[in-house]
Amino acid sequence: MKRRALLSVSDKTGLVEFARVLVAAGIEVISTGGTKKVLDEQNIPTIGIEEVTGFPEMLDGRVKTLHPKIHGGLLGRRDLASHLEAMQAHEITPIDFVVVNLYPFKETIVKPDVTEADAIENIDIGGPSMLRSAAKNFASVTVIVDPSDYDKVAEEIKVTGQTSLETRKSLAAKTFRHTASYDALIAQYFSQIVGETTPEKLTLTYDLRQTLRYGENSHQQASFYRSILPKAYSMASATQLNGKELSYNNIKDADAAIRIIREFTEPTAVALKHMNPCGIGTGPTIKAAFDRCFDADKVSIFGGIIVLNRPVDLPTAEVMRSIFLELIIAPSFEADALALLAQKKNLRLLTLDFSEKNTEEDEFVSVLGGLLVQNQDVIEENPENWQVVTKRQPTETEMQALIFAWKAVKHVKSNAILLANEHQTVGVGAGQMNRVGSVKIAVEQAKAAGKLEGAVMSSDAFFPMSDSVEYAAQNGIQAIIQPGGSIKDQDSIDMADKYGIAMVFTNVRHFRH
Ligand code: 93A
Repeated sequence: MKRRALLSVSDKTGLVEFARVLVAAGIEVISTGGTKKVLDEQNIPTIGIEEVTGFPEMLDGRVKTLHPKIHGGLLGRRDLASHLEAMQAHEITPIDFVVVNLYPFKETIVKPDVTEADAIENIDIGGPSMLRSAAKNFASVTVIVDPSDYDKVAEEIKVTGQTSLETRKSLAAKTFRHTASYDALIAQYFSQIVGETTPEKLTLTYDLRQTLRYGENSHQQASFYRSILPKAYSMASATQLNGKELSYNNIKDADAAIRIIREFTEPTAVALKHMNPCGIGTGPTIKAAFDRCFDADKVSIFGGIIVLNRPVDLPTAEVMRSIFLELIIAPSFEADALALLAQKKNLRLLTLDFSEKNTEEDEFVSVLGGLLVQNQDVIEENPENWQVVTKRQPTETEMQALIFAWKAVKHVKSNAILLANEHQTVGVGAGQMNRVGSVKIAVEQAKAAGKLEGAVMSSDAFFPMSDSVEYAAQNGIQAIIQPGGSIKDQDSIDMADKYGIAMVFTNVRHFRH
């Protein structure tokens, strides 16, 4: 049986060349009015759509291809006898290629003088229907929605006479993305017309999880959308067991804490306030880890959140109960621990499946009028590739502390300086515009807590000058880890050597803005 292709395009770019490839491969071309006209002018043989449907294009073109002869030809399964029989009984010929691009809805609505009637006439109905029918049947049908894919498909047809399943599947995925965003724009346009400004575009890939009482401040409105296909190990998949409704700030802070705890496999506790860790502790047990986390800064945790990566036991719960906390997240709570903590009616207790890390999902940040998209800061780092740039090598204990401090500092807002020992943060300097300002804050904190001795320092980015190293040295810091890469690196190295400090370069920067 002759294979057939259906061509119906608004954007005629590359149409003629592609149609020639199809015809040369012995494929019959069916086309709609305007498309056929272009092909006729080039003497490319085509079958008019009316010949196939037995119906004229009607209602000013609103109904051209919406017909069982077309959709049956696209959707019928070639591997099912019952489908083939039904197609034969109704004289439906299979269509193996669909080349459609849609009425230019976007181009129409952005015109300054666009009328509503114009916009509505440019809502394509038949095109998306064919695209979706063809994409659903990618097992047999090749669907092209973008002229930039003509070459690739033409190449395959020239070489093998057909397309590969892999290509068809990928084209189908692209088609569904295209029809989804086409419809999303129509939805957005209509919502605007009727004054319903629900963020329809969000509902494309996100479900409304909850409308929040308010946003960052009480005069702001906010909601939490979660991915329709949520990944584990995220706030979108957490289960709340107790306490008040989650707030906007809770969700952001908890997300920041979850990102930190992902860095650690041993029992770990993270205390966090306002997007920055105020304590991170590791230990042989979750109680030991929590004690170190709490001990890191007993003051700032007031009103903060705690994330732990092991089940919460009673001894840990007893200490946490004595602190005013907003939220606790753990893989689970032992029954007695849960009963104790749940005595606090407002305390939000959540569980989370820590087994599957969600590191592939891109992150989105909105800017006025747009979005920034990037992948997560999850680069693999191997301490074996780090360079010691000073005369003195770090001791084994210092090295362990540097590794800990490096994992932690990347989760502190830039400019970030963090002081730590092998299993605990002891000073955190976050978000200062001047790096030495962050050093001073971190050192002050460690000094006040009596934990400066033996502490090492990490910096999320290079030192532009040697003043930070000097300040650290004068306060007894013995080892430093930082990316390196400043034109004044040598000044910092010389300063470190002057004070007998061991300094390590990682060659990776971890800004967090
Ligand atoms: O008005 S429609 O929604 N009704 C249809 O049945 C239909 N079939 C194809 N628009 C329809 N099309 C669209 O016509 C295609 O998606 C394409 O954008 C355009 C091609 O028309 P022509 O070949 O007449 O230029």
